[in-house]
Amino acid sequence: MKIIDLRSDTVTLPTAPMREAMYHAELGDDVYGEDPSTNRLEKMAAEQMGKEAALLVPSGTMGNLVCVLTHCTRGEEVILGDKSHMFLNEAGGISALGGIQPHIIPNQPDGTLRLEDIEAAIRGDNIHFPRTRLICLENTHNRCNGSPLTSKYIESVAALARRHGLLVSLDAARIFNASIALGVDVKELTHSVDSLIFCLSKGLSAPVGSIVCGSREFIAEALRTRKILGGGMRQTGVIAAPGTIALEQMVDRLAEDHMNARCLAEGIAQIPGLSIDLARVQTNIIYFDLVSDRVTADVFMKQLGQKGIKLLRTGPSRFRMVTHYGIHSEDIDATLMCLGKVVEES
Ligand code: TLP
Repeated sequence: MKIIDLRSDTVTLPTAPMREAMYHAELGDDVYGEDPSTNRLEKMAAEQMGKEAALLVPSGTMGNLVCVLTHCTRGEEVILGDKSHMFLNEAGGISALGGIQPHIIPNQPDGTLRLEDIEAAIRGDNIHFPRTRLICLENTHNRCNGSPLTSKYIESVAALARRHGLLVSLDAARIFNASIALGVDVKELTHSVDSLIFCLSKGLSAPVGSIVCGSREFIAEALRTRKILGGGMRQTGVIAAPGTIALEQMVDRLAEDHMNARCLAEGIAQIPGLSIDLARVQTNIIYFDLVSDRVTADVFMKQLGQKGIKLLRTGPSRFRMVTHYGIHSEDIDATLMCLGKVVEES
C-alpha cells in the first residue's frame, strides 16, 4: 500500500543530487571554521537573506534558541505569539535554558500580532518588571494556516521595536514559502529584522539543518551560544552540501506544493462533514475540522491510517496536512477520495 505522508514537510527525503553532494562534500572541522562546504553554504545563505553573516545549526528549534539566547540575558522578556512554534513546540527552551520569560499575546488568524497588543506588552522602566528585550515573529505562521507575513507588516513591527529600543527576531522556518506566496524577494521579508532562522530540512528537502542569519557581530556571539548548546559540530559539510543544493534547486518548486495544497483544500471544501476556511490557504499548510456527527476524530484518524494517509491531529477535531516534494497531484486525488470515503461511509 502506498503511504501518503501529509504530516509535515519535514518528512521530505534528500534528493539524488543531495545524496551525491553529501558523498563528494569537501570536509574540515567546522569548530575551527575549516569546513569549506559549510563556509560556502553560510555565505550563500547570508547573501540570499540580505544579512552580513550566517551560521549553520542542527535544527530550527536550536536556531530560535540561539537567536533568543544571543539577544537576551536571564530575567529578560520576549514578546511572542500564543500560537508561535517557539511558545508551543520548543519544549520551553528559552525559559528552561535561558531563564528568559515569554510574554504571550494573541496571534491573529493571519499570524500577525496586533501592534497595539505588542505596545501594551512592552514593560515600563520599573524595578519590579522584567526588561522587555525582543519581539519574535513567525513567517510563514505554522499554526495560523501557514499564513505569510507581508514585508509591510514586518517593517511596522520593526519600526515599533526601534522606537522602544527593542530587537526583532524572525522564525522564518518556511521563509521561501512566504516569498513565493507573496511574490516578493526574500530580502524584502528579512531586511528589517535583527536576526532570523530558516530551515533547510522542511520544504527544501535537505536532511538536516537550519541557518541563523544576522549582522557579523550578532553571528560572532551566536557562534558562542551555539557552542554552549552543544551545537558546535565537526565535519558539517555532509549536512551543508545538501543544504546548498536545497537553496540552488529546491526553492522555485515550492510553488507546486502551494498548488497541491490549494487543490487539496478545495477538494476538502466539497466533502460534507469536513470544514475548511479556503481564504486562509496560501502556502503548503492546511488545517481543517471534522464536523460530521457520523464519525469520531479517533475513527477518522484510524481509518485514514488504514488507507495509508498520514496527517496530524492538532485539536479534538482539527487536523493539519502539509504538502511537499514527496506529494504529487495524484496523491492529492487519492487523499481526497479516501477522505470522502471515510466521512461518507461511516
Ligand atoms: N515544525 C514542525 C513541528 O515541530 C510542529 C512541523 O512539522 O511543522 N519553526 C517553525 C515555524 C516550525 O514549523 C518548526 C518545525 C520549527 C521552527 C522547528 O524546526 P525543527 O523541527 O528543525 O527543530
